[in-house]
Amino acid sequence: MSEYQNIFTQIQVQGPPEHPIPIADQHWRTRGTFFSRLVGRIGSAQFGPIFLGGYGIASAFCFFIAFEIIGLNMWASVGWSPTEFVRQLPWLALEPPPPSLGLSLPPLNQGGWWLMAGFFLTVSILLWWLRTFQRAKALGMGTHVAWAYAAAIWLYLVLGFIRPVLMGSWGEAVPFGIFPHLDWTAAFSIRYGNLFYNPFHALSIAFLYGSTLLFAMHGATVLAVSQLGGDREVGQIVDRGTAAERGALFWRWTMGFNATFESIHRWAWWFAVLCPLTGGIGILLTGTVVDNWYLWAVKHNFAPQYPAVYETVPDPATQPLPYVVDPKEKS
Ligand code: 07D
Ligand code: 07D
Repeated sequence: MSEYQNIFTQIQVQGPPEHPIPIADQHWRTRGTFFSRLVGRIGSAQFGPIFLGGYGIASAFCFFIAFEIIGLNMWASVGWSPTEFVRQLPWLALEPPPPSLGLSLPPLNQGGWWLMAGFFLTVSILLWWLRTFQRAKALGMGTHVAWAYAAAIWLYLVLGFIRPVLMGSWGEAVPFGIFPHLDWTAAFSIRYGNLFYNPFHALSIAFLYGSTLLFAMHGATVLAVSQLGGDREVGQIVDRGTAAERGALFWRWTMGFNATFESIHRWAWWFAVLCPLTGGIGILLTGTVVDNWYLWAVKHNFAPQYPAVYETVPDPATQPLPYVVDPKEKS
């Protein structure tokens, strides 16, 4: 074979629908299945059955409530105009309470809806975690997926709950909205003296980039040996002369070292997990332990001290909060 490339799934085997292994709580599983040629190009062509389960249904329900609260608040913010809602959707927001309200229960139109949406979204995310854990157990699998997902939940909770509580204000948390949450991200970096000087942000980025690199290396290796049966990788780990061994040899020959077909999955798992894990540590330290990452980096000799060009201004964090207009005062 002079040339071998394998990018999209080209052969679709279609027999009678594959019915899953029997489990104790069968009744939560839907029965219908159907085949799609289109999804068969990127994965298995069979859809369903799906396991609904108590946690799954409760999670979807809570997600729906959060989604509705966010969507309806956004719609209300454009005077219930359907066209403006669609046109401005990427810029619309549901903001957390102002800093002046601290951690109190805010009025609905001053962050109360935000708190409620955040509550339901968090419950939904945690219930979904239980679902991943429970389904893995039911199938006799390890719980690696659940723990990887827990790492993402850690960062989510740091951003929207743990750090705001430590800082004493819901106003520290992220708003809901497509561009508004990006504005928050940029503002956060500027407020704390450039997040690039936060070593945990750097670690998080290294794992993020590392994850894509490892995924590309592993995916490419398996595809490259799939005509030799390399996609049956696990069975080939211990055998010699297999596709898996050739894949491993490729890396040993090109860079002197190879992961094994088993350990590459551990590499991938750890890199992916460490990305939000280190990220969460970085965010947790920001504003609580370190107030300005640039000045911190100057102190620790890895950022240069620039000559003072402008006159010194006081740190906004040490100034009184901006005056917030009380709606009652207006009338
Ligand atoms: C491909 C799996 C599917 C998931 C998808 C996302 C929603 C939100 C919106 C109700 C890889 C589903 C989206 C459910 C619906 C409303 C208003 C995962 C895949 C397709 N971000 N972020 C995005 C979230 C934070 C940042 C996109 C969530 C932090 C930057 C999407 C969270 C910071 C950029 C999104 C969260 C931050 C984005 C695409 C939670 C720092 C982009 C996401 C719960 C980490 C990119 C316009 C994606 C973009 C983007 C969702 C948190 C920074 C809307 C749900 C606060 C710099 N983020 N994000 O594909 O295009 O993920 O933005 O913490 O450039 Mg974000
Ligand atoms: C958000 C985990 C929560 C998500 C969960 C899933 C649903 C359901 C529904 C599909 C992503 C929720 C699921 C709601 C979906 C359906 C139906 C994980 C999340 C639980 N940065 N930065 C990171 C880079 C700058 C800033 C991490 C690069 C600037 C802030 C990452 C650059 C400024 C924060 C990263 C860059 C800035 C980050 C995120 C380059 C802005 C964070 C890792 C090249 C001007 C976050 C320590 C992650 C963090 C973060 C990358 C630049 C700000 C590695 C490559 C200097 C405020 N940045 N960044 O896994 O952890 O996110 O920081 O310039 O909070 Mg950054």
